[in-house]
Amino acid sequence: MESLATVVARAADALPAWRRLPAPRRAETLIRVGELLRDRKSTLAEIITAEIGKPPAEAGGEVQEAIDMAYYMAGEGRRSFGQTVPSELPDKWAMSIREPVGVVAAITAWNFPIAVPSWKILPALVLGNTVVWKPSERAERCAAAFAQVFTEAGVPPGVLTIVTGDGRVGETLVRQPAVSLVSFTGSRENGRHVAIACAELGKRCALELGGKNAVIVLDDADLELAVDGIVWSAFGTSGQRCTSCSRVIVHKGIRAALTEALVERVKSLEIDQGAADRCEKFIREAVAAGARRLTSGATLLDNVTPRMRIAQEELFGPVCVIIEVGSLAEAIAVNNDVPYGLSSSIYTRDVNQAFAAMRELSSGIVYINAGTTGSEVQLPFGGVRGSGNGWREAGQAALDTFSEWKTIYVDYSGRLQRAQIDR
Ligand code: TXE
Repeated sequence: MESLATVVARAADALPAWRRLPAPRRAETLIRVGELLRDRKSTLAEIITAEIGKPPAEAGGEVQEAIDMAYYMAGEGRRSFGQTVPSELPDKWAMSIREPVGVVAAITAWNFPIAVPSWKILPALVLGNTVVWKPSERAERCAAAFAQVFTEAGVPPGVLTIVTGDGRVGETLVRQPAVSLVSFTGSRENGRHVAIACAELGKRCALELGGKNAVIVLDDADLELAVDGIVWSAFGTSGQRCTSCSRVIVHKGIRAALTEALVERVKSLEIDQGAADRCEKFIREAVAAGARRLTSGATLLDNVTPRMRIAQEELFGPVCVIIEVGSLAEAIAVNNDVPYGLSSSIYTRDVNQAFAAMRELSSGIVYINAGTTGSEVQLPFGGVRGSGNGWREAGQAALDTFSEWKTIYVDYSGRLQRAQIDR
């Protein structure tokens, strides 16, 4: 197997030709990627289900997300807008253009083995970067099948390369001198290691980390709608999404009715038992601290206080706690009082309360009268506090993550002109 240094060197060698290819030409490659993904959607979904156990419908949805991202980012090949503005001096032209960052190291998690890599690879390529991708060691078959699509779509050698292995390979990749940007998706702990290495080496580092996402249910909410949204966002993918709902913050006036309705729906759910087993110690600790277990497998607990460990830490499994509050203000305070800030949700029919929540909820994503999952490719994706570090994926925001601005001044006066700073 080639050394990592050789792979990264080849990505650096491929950069000049790829970045000089006109963006609309690069975009045509992404359109072919989208078409191949569309044609192979069911095959790729089967590979996802076989390798990581994702239910077929969710696996298909994941491939669809990559298709949507391919077409969206292909469009950016003809919309990589810069600016022209009047210079303050005569006979002088002022403008700015986007340029690629360089060689991008993409490091991704196991739970979205095609969708999350597509959020990184597609904007990176259309903007003229080359990519070295280290997929999760738990999803290498998915990665190989996904990368094969890019090869068949005509992405030149060295522009997108996979390197396999565990976190140690990830660490070595981060430290390769030719890598200019590290785009990491994974746990908060490992993201911290990546951020420290990038800080030491002066590299850009974009982190997409975990979440401790809550659904707030006020006493005027549509109860049935709220139950549907909670069950799906808490136990879809067995609670193994970064945006999964792991807390329900419910107004005391509706707590009993909501709890009863949730237990009725959750007690018969089928989930990934391995994921449930990994959460058992957290559950036992919470019960010992006074929480009450209402269901098993897909686990609901109530009598949970906001500062309990199970209400603060990401379990990444099919566990959801119920916390009672007395007002919107208290609900927002509880929602925001965790080390993460990825996705939040509130169910209410009161437009004033909805808009107050939109303003006050501290998270990168907010849903009104929907659960905490369901992002769309055309809007920024990412979180605040422990969920990220200021960069976003998807939508127009991804262009800033995977490009640099270059400002250009053209003086055609034929004489030395001094800008205001020099006068
Ligand atoms: O992460 P891990 P997992 C989060 C989710 C959960 C985690 C689950 O919230 O916290 O991902 O995924 C590599 N230097 N998100 O268990 O173990 C490792 O080999 C460099 C958030 O896979 O952190 C793997 O390829 N690399 C997300 C990748 O990092 C290292 C959506 C992730 O592994 C490394 C989905 C190191 N020191 C899941 N250690 C979002 N917010 O978008 C490990 N790796």
